[in-house]
Amino acid sequence: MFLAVLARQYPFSSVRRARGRNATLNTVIPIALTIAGSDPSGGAGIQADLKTFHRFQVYGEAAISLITVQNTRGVTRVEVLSPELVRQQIEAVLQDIPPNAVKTGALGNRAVVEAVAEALTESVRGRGLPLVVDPVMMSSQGESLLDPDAKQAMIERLLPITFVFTPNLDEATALVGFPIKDLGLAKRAAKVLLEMGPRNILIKGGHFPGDAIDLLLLENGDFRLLTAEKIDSRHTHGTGCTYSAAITAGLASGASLLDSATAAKLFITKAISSAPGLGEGHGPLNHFA
Ligand code: PXL
Repeated sequence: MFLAVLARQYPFSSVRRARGRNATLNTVIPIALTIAGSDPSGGAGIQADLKTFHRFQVYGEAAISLITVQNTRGVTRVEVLSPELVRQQIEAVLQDIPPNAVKTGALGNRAVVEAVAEALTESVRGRGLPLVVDPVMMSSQGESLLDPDAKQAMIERLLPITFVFTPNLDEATALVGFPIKDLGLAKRAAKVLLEMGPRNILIKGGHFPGDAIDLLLLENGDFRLLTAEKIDSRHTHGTGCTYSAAITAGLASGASLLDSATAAKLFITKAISSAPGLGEGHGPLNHFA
C-alpha cells in the first residue's frame, strides 16, 4: 500500500534505484545536496540547483558557501561565508538527512574549499556518496567567484574525491594550462584532468564553434559526445549550474552517469530554448522545461 502511494507520487523506478545506490539509507525519495553560492535573482547558484532538483523529482538540500549581490545585468558584490559556517551546514545535513548525491558550485576561497573537502570526505569514501564538482571560477559577466589560490586546494583536496568533474572550456583551460580550441585538444585536456583525481570528466563545450558539444570521459576510458544544436540566446545565465545540478539529480536517483548526463543535456537544451526572457541582461533559463 505504502509503495503504491509512493509509486504514484514519484517514478517508482527512481525510488527503487535510489535505495539500491545507498542501501544503508532510509530513502523514500532521492535526495541531493548542493553546496554553492546564492544568486538572489534566482537564475544561478543554489537557487538554480534547487529548482533543477525539484524538476527532476529529487528532494533538494542547500548549504550556502557565499552570497552574491546580482541581477541579470551582473554581479556587484560577493561575500564568502566563514569556512566553519559552511562546514557546519554540511555536517548538520549529512547527520540527519544524508543525500544520495552532492554537488559543489561556487566556493569562493581556499579555506571554504578545504572545509567542504573535509566535511565530505568521510561520506564519499565511506559510503560512496557521488560528488559532482562544478569548478565555478567566474560569473557569466566575469566576476571572480573563486580566489586564484583556491584552484590548488581544489586540485589537491576536492578532485581526489570527485565522481564527476564538470568544467566549462574556460575553467578546463585554466586548469590544464593550454588552450582548448577543438575536440582533439578537449580530449587531451580531459585526460589531464582525469589524472588530477576525478573518476569521470565532463567538459562543457558550449563555447566551441558549431554545435553545443560536451565531452564526457568515463572511468573506463571511453569518450562520449553529448551534442545539441547551438541556441543563439542571451538568456543563458546559470546554464553551468543547472546542467551539473541535473546530472546530480540523475545520480541521486540511481541512474548511471551516462544516462544522467544525457538527460541533463536534453533538459538544458530545452531550458535554454524556452527561457522566459526575464530581466534586462542575461536572463535565467526555464527550469520548468
Ligand atoms: O553560473 C555560475 C554561478 C554560480 N554560482 C553563483 C553565481 C554564478 C553566476 O553568476 O552567481 C552564485
